[in-house]
Amino acid sequence: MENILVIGCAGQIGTELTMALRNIYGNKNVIATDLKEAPSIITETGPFEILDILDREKMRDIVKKYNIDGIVNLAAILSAVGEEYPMLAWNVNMNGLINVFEVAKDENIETILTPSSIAVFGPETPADNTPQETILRPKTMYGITKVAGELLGDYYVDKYNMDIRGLRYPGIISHEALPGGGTTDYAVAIYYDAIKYGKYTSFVKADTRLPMMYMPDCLKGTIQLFQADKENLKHHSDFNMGAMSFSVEEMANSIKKYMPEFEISYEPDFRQDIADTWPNSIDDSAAREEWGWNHEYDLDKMTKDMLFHIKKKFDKGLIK
Ligand code: NAD
Ligand code: AKB
Repeated sequence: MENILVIGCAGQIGTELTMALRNIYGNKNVIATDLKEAPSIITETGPFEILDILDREKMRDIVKKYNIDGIVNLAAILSAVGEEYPMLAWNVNMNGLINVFEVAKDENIETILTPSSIAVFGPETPADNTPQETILRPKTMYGITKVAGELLGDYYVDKYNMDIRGLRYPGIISHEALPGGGTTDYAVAIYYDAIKYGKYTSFVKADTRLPMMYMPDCLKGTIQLFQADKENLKHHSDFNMGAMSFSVEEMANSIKKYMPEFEISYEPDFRQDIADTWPNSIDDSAAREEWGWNHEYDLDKMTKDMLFHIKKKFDKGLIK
């Protein structure tokens, strides 16, 4: 692949993945796009275009203009916002995805990567060490679109012999761009509030345990799958991808190791009901076998790094 189109570059993952891809493929060869303006680090280092994923013809024009041969699609409406605006979630996550697949088919795109999520699972799914092949009966509109998106991806692989790859990300924790309205956002907010106020009120209960991953592992794994040898892949759109699994209380205890004065309280809201339908931990042996996935960060290592970087942002006045 030489020229890569990133759709949804201005979100939590896109902000960092776009720059990671530019480091590998060259600044001018990674074309960043989003519905909204992107951070200056993206617009000042390489091509950026405003693109609504629902505008199929503009997407096609951009693909032709930049001679695109790889697409990373990160545009989506996440779980919590998706419950507020279910039709928007369906439209962006499904009709947007169809546009990506149709343009990619017509323009002979070599590889497409589009993430899925642990939101594909539901209350009937085994919650511990959730298998790769298992019950997919989600209760959120976001989860429904992610299951349908996986099936659609595999359909295009079978019917048109396309190369479509997807990962079921767990909650992603990072300090660069804020998360975009998901249920796992508490796992980022806890660090910001620890630095800013010395305390945090969690919108899920103390014993809520979900699979999570630190951004450096997310970037490494995403690029690993994007570049993996096609012949080694038995799965396509739906790789389970795990790293860590911990409760909110365990996160708080990890923060207390570095900030003994940190305090936590709990006021669960509607996102508790979503979290309760998702797994505790993930069996990602297919990803480990088929493309060599392995993670590096555990909870304490991530906590130390998150607190360091967020404190630096506050000290420099980058955030208030
Ligand atoms: P995000 O909400 O932070 O970013 C999504 C981006 O998509 C935003 O910049 C937004 O402006 C853009 N967007 C929204 N509607 C659009 C449209 N109509 N056209 C073009 N762009 C549009 O999300 P993220 O966390 O960066 O997630 C990226 C992908 O990873 C998504 O598919 C998401 O479902 C998946 N994922 C994320 C997590 C996580 O914890 N961050 C976990 C599991 C899966
Ligand atoms: C969300 O909480 O919606 C996302 C996800 C796990 O897909 N972070």
